[in-house]
Amino acid sequence: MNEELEFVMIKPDAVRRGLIGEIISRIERKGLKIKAMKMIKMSNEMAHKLYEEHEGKPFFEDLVSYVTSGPVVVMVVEGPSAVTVMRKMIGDTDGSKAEPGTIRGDFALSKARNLIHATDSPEKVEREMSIFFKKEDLLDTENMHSIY
Ligand code: 3AN
Repeated sequence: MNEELEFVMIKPDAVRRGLIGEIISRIERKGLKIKAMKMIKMSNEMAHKLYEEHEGKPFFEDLVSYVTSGPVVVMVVEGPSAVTVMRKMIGDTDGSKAEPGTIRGDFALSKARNLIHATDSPEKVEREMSIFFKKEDLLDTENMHSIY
């Protein structure tokens, strides 16, 4: 079993639309463990760090102002192949192309306002989660192992 950590962020459009519960509920029902979670207003600096790979792209400034426009919920989840599992659950970047049954497929139509972020490769998880969490913020949820 390939137990992995994954960084997830519920973006301001999802918070505004009252979708925090829906999204967390899907993550929990899938069986991923929530290791850390908080609602914050992201700073400009945090947004630049999170999206540094997109710096210079035409949508970069819009992306930064969007993710800093209101509260977001950041979390670290854990489970077998958590990165692949979360990426499947969120669906295509473009909500209008995302498959029904995925979070974006069920609730988004936009490429820019697409409700949720999840780190797209295991190598990047440590870097992205360390923008928001310290190691000691990750809580032990050992007692949930029995669900696998
Ligand atoms: P994903 O969030 O599916 O990993 P990325 O990493 O390609 O997608 O893009 C990061 C974020 O940048 C997306 N979630 C979206 O908000 C925004 N974005 C990506 N491509 C575009 C685009 N062509 N126009 C506007 N915003 C975009």
